[in-house]
Amino acid sequence: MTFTLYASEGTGSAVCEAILALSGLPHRRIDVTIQAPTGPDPELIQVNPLGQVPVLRLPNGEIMTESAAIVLYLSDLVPEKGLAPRPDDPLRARYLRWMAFLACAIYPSSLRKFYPDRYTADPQGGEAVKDAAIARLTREFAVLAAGLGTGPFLLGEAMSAVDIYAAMLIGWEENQEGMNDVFPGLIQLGQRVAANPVIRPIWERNLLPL
Ligand SMILES: N[C@@H](CCC(=O)N[C@@H](CS)C(=O)NCC(=O)O)C(=O)O
Repeated sequence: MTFTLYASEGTGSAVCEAILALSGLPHRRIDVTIQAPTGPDPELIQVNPLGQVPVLRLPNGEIMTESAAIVLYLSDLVPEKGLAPRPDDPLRARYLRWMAFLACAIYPSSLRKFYPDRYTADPQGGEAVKDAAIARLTREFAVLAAGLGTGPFLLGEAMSAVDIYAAMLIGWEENQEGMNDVFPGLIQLGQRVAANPVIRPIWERNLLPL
């Protein structure tokens, strides 16, 4: 009945680690390399041919990729932990909206920023892709900040899985000071999440701001 998370330090597996830890579900972590000079870990390629983390192996052996799917799935398994509003909760729509926005808008923009050469066939095109990704991220973080409002969390008073996901993506921004000048609410959201005693050591290991 054990979940296995394939993880790599400083990547999108951090949010899945946090959800697993908060869930209390039995789990173990396998640390894999995604960017070795020789390519990703063969162990990782076996479970995800794209060589990406996170990957979750379910107790029945099924393989799950996609961070948002993993977070949604695990959070729903433990409703008593309050990581996700239940399907009939009026907050469920907002929860799903922000989860999809993080996974489908902000995360891909971050990937274009970190791996710009993958998104152009022009050998000189990487810088332009990166610049465009940064501009796009600014617009997307503005939407998220407006959604957060005065918070303290995206769904209001209580922290949910979507805040943890958001905090990871906010934490990936290298210029936290600059981010604080433009989106102080998002930085505060990141700090609130990092203050959770279960999440803190996971953030520390994943090089996320505390
Ligand atoms: N859509 C996937 C994206 C996963 C992803 O891009 N993970 C990055 C780390 S943050 C990765 O493994 N990169 C290695 C690579 O693409 O070669 C998800 O949400 O899980």
